[in-house]
Amino acid sequence: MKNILNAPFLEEMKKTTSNMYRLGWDERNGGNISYMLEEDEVKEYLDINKVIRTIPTGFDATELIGKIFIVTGTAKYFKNVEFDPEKNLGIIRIAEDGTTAQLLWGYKDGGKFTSELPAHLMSHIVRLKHDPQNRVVMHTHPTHTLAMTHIHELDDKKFTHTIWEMCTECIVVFPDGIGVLPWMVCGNEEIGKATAQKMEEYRLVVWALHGIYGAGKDLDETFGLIETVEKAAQLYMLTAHMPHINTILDKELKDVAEAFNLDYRKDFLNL
Ligand code: 2HA
Ligand code: ZN
Repeated sequence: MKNILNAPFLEEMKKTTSNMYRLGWDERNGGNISYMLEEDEVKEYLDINKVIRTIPTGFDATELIGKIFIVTGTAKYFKNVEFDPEKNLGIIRIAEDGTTAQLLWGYKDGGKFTSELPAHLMSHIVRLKHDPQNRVVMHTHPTHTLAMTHIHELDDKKFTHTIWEMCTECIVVFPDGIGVLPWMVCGNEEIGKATAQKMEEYRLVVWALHGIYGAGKDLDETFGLIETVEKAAQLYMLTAHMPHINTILDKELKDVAEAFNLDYRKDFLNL
């Protein structure tokens, strides 16, 4: 059996959480990540028949029975993941009943998965329907994106349009746009369902006055989606209070989308 501390998926989780912490997105216990692993890759490092303990998830994820995820721990800090992954991360498998997680590794201080597991698993279920390659759901608190939700209308079309207008690459990176949820209590099934419902249309869902969710095939792609929104939100916050004398016109956004052959939200442009 190989040493799990050297597993590529663990290295990636350490690098990603540290990177996000240093960007200032994941203060204290802010943020959480779930990353679906292949049974074959996990088997190289763990006896997958050995369940350390079982933890109820509190909701039904029948569609994910048998799926294995590495998930950040509740009340744990992104800042600390790289120094003690076995305490701050866990590897869980969704049990036959669909409502229990079997702990295969990690949470070594008796901890458990993030309080946002409902939003993560429900988002995985939806995104997998749209893209069988989807393996990552990521939640974080990027500063400018949050700032923007204080001063911008919380409407999918208007929010996406403003972000697209900020820099040319945005429509190329997320032609499917951004979903926006109003302020809601976090950590429960209701916000999980609302997030997953938006994930039917979008890979990015903003939680007003809280943060953002991203979904993608790997950690890099998912991080890149969120990073691009955050960059545009930063540009917005730098310029929102100033007279605007230049902008990317809707006709030009259409030209970019067509030049890159993108399946984009045409109804989000005013043409
Ligand atoms: O895990 O970010 O939304 C802490 C959070 C909750
Ligand atoms: Zn959060």
